[in-house]
Amino acid sequence: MKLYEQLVEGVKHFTLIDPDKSVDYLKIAKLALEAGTDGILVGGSLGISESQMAQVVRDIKSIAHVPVILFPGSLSQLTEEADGVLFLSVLNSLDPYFIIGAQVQGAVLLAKRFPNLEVISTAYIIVGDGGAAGFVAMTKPIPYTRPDIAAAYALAANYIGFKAVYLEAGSGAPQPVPPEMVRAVRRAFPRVLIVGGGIRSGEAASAIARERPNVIVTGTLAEERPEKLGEIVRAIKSSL
Ligand code: 1GP
Repeated sequence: MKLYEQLVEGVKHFTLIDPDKSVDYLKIAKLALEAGTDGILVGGSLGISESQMAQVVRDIKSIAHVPVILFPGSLSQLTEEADGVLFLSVLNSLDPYFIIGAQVQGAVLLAKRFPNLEVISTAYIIVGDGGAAGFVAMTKPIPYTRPDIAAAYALAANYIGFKAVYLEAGSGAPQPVPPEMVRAVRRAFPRVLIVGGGIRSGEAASAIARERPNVIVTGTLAEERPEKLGEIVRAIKSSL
């Protein structure tokens, strides 16, 4: 089955591994797999080279029975070792480079060097200050209190034809995206919806899961409190 078709089914839990932050990425991947995670995203906002990315993905693939997907913060984070790539456009960036500039360069790289990588066009919508992603991608933050604005972006993503929306509060965000905002975006966008940033408890994960996104991502938790990952995975599964 193609990766995209797997993402459309149910509500899954994905673990984000940032090779720049996690020296122990294989240990984190193992713990996440034991906890029942459904997929692994690899990427980060800063400091990852192409060779490092290829090595990290190869290592994780050697132990993972779930999809391993690139979540690139820059052009140097592409490799054909993965099962696919979230081809991100930061819709609420103020800098055209992050909306279409990097994508034009990335598209040529993908076509010439990595033609077998499954590409999933993804509208990246950043809420609040968005942590490092929000800062690096020069975003105009969507306030937590304005689900209607997030939904308007998602509606635009739908009409433009993106295959996925990633609603992002930013890695390590003090608060996750509010469930009301996930609900509004879910109504506006009929394809794959990914939600992440600041999710640290089973309660927060199940409140979001009840709004039926397709993927819920945790990253910081896997690095700082991997023993809690099982709780998150169970909370998602039991709220379905
Ligand atoms: C960041 O959405 C992901 O891109 C995960 O965020 O690290 O806060 O879990 P956390």
